[in-house]
Amino acid sequence: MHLFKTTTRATLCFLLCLCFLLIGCFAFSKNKPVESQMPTVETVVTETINISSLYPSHMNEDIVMGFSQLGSESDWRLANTASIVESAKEAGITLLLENAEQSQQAQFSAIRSFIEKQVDVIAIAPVVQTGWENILQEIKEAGIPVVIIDRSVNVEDTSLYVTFIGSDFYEEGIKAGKYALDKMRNKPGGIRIAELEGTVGSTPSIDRGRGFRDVIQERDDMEIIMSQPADFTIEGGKKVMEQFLQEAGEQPPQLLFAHNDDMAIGAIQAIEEFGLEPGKDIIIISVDGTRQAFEMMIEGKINAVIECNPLQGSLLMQAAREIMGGRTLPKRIIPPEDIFTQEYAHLEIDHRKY
Ligand code: GZL
Repeated sequence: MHLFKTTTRATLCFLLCLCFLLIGCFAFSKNKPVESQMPTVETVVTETINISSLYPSHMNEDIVMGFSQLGSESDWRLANTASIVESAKEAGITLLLENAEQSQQAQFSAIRSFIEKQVDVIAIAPVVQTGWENILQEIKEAGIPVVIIDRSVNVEDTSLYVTFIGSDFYEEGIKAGKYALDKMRNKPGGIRIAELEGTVGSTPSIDRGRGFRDVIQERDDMEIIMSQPADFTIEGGKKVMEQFLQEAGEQPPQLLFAHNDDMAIGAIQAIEEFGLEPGKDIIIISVDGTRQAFEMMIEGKINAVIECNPLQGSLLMQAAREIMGGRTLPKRIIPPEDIFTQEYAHLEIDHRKY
């Protein structure tokens, strides 16, 4: 009996220790921020197998994603939202979508509601690139992984987000500048350029402008004589272009660089009302690649469009699956992009998906 008692006591002790060990591991891994649980691919794979043996249901349950979309200002944005909604459906991911209508504060409120709901992953399309440190720190303390989509954020600590899925806007500006140099190469000196900027402080506006300027500086008689923000909208583009034409009088700009198609379309209305021919009197270069822009190229009113791909939904959902599967991702994911000119627009328009 004594021996039996001793053996039973030892077995009980062992089981008790095992339970504490298991609870300790569970508590430890549950509370640590996600990033610190994913040091490198090798150990993550080992840890993931260990983690799923601790609570296997977590690895298969539905993913809930909170997505803070910045607005609905342009056809590009509508296509971006549609792509993300559609891809979430196809991936079986529950999407909580909040539209901030250009307000960063509204994005912060939406993100705090996602934290309260304890979503599995948060995606953010940041309206401007500054002011994100605090809210990203709050998300990190809640142990929720973050994916930045479309535009980027300026933060010292890049561990505050897992990856940034978005275009290389600087490269888009470079392409626009190279097209401008080529298109005007036989035009005698003193090329006057107008620029319609996007949302002030947004990555696409800052970087497209920077890339464009870095290229056209090669020709010292090519000068941006007027540049104003027009918020990526048709109304904004028309209003600012009217102002430009009034100011320019007898010396209108010979080339317009619009940071997106919607502003270019608004500018075309203003140019025609002013009595000039868009695409001829004023060469027009735009960015995005929306259907309307292709129609304008076919009509000869826009000369070139630099593609900016809004169809990022499947990349975002794949990223969410990788994160929830305990795997790591590249810090930067850039969708493929092209440039389209008036001469070939009619061949491309039927392949466009937005
Ligand atoms: C670019 C995106 C920009 C588009 C505009 O990735 O953020 O915002 O170029 C949109 O059309 O409004």
